[in-house]
Amino acid sequence: PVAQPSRKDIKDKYAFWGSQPVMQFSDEAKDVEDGPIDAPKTVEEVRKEPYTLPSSFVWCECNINDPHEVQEVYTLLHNNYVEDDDAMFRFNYSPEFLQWALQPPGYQRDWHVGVRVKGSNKLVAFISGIPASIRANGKPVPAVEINFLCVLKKLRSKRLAPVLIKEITRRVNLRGIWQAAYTAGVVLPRPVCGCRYWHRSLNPKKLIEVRFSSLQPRMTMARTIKLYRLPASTTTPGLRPMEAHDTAAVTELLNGHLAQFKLTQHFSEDEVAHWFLPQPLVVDTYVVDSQLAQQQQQQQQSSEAQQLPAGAADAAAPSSSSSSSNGAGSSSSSSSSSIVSVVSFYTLPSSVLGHEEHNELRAAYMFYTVPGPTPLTQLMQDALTLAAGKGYDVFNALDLMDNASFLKELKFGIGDGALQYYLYNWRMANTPLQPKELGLILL
Ligand code: NHW
Repeated sequence: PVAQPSRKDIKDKYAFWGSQPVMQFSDEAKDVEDGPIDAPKTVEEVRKEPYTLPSSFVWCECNINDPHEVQEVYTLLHNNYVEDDDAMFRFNYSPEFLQWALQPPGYQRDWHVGVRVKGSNKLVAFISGIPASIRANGKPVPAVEINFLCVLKKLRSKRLAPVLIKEITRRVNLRGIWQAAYTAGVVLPRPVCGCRYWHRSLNPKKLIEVRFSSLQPRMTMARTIKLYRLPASTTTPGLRPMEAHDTAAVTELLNGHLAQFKLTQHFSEDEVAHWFLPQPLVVDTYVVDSQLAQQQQQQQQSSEAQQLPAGAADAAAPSSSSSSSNGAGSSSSSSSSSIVSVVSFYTLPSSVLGHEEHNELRAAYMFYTVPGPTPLTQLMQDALTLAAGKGYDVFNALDLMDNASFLKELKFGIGDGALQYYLYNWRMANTPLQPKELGLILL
């Protein structure tokens, strides 16, 4: 069954969201047609002045490229951003991650909106938007993705969030964009899809120590460690980190794969280069290069052949010499069309709150993955192996796209939180979607 908000999760009245151009719970599901909810507006009609803040605060633009300002945003989020229900863990996006997440091609500095205290200049709230080409039921929807909405703990429940949301909406509208996509753990009017997080233990001992997970009944620590042990190396031939010259091929594979989902994103080559080229402790992308796979196979065959008695070698590897001319030596010029699969994950640690020994949970999150001819379960097993080798404690994945096909087999366990997906000013027919119909991943 799909994680949809239950009656108890739905408030009776949403003072703010009830007034916004979003699908409402009361909307009839039938007769819905895809399209904007608000009547079309022009940029000239958009309010020119920023919304009014309480008198002790001022708006600011955060320059994420500036080491001091990115540190300010980092610190606000580090101390005040999303926690689990039991307040044991809090997301700890790194400054490098924030620079990546907030500055894709076409980013706008005035969409990195902060609120500061007059006088002290302390940053006390933040919200951000980045441009994204969304596809909903096949229709291109130019949009922004809204993320990192945060209000200092001491300033909660004072209706600052609606002001931040209205202000970013105004700034986005001023650039002629009228739609947005966003996700949240909370239920608001009205999710287009409800997903669940699944977690794969990589370092079960630490996860149990920090009480992220618990020792299962009748399991010992030793047996648990053995249960989650991964192989020392990956199994897919030709798997290697993505490089800049793979960008065109990855773009084509990715957009081709994503086109099957009802709500997804379309990527330009520049966006693929930005979102996928590996950056240590930010994003990891691996491709399966069929040409490299072939070379590896040939090398293996010839090394096996060398171990055979003389004479037998020729019989064992009859074609190796003829095809190696375009093999081993030419890896640097490998043609982009030899890329057949892509797997990626991003790095988002959580602070462990109030623990004596551990202060950080190192988590990898599954990002976009295109299996191509590689079985998805095998590709993901390799991703787990790589993540374990790099020292992550846990690998997280949502149940969207085709992920349900590998989660149980690869020993992921379902988490307790849901992640709801939303669209602003866009009505979508046949929603809520099932997670397997969803092809959109926000950070
Ligand atoms: S979700 C992460 C959100 N951040 C956190 O959870 C961090 C910790 N919490 C906080 O900082 C990823 C505060 O609790 C926040 C609310 C700031 C969340 N989304 O100021 P008040 C994102 O960043 C509604 C949307 O008194 P507060 C996505 C709530 O239902 N609305 O609350 C962000 C109520 O409205 P209602 C949320 O606790 C997407 C109102 O806020 C929300 O001090 C933003 C109460 O405000 C949430 N996560 O501050 C929307 N949480 O109708 C973008 C609560 O019920 C829309 N609320 O009365 C698109 C805009 C662009 C359009 C462009 C065309």
